[in-house]
Amino acid sequence: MTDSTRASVATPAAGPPFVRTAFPASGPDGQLAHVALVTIDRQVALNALSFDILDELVVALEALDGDPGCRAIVLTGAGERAFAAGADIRELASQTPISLAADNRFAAWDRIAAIRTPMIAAVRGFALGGGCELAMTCDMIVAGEDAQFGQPEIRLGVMPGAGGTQRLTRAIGKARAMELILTGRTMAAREAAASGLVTRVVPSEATVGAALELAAAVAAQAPLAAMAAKQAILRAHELSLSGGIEHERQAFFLLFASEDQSEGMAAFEEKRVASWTGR
Ligand code: CO8
Repeated sequence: MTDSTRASVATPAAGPPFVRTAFPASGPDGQLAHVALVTIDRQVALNALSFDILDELVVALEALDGDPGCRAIVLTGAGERAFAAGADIRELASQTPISLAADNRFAAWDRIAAIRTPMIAAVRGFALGGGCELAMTCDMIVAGEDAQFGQPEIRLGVMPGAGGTQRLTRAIGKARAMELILTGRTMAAREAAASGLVTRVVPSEATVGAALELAAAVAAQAPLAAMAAKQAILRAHELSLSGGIEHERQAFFLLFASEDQSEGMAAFEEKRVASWTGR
């Protein structure tokens, strides 16, 4: 399906796939065995996220999450202009409180947040509204120099609804989140990095490659340990310090039941590279 055929679809229903998965993903030196690249491709609408596209994304991510061969996921938007310019405003415009509650389409966001495999957003261009929220639902953000982050919902007469007030505040602090959300201002990649939202900023055309490289570095680690560490870090935003430390300690203890713990420590002793099984 080409972009020109997609252009006739204002709000995609059942129809073409708008989410592509490449697994294993291709890096500069060939295939990255344990890394997947997931691409949202609806460029005519700056990759705006309809509810159906979010459902497609959930299916793609959950399939990868259920595959023990997949150890890291890069999520990106097709083209140079946008990661995703938000929820599909045309689709949102006709919603009512009852349709939003009864249809339960926001449950997709909980399913994305429940993905255990480490996820890296590769952001070029606009990551606005639901697009910014989607990037923040990932574990790390690699931003091209052309990236623009923001929660402009206030300019539409509403407010963030998919985690923006919570995740942005946790990422950059109350003072900055208030300003961005209450004015709808966007911030460029460098400001986002200085604020703590973004893991690294790279030249725009290198964005996906840099995210894949970071994903490969994560995928080279013991998979159970990486998943457990991700969950423990996420708990830092949910639990008290003592509760989080208790969670961390239990996860640490549990990893001593894994083959990879024996392998990792034996490899250190034997001065060789560890070979992980994910068991
Ligand atoms: N929804 C639908 N279509 C969009 C969206 C969007 N969010 N963003 C851009 N488009 C469309 C435009 O309508 C336009 O289509 P057409 O050619 O048919 O008119 C096409 O993409 C290109 O966009 P522009 O011509 O506007 O491009 P510009 O370079 O002039 O402007 C901007 C780029 C500044 C990004 C501009 O498009 C814009 O402001 N977009 C809207 C940004 C926004 O407000 N995002 C927040 C949306 S609300 C939200 O995300 C709430 C999340 C709640 C939970 C999520 C549930 C799924």
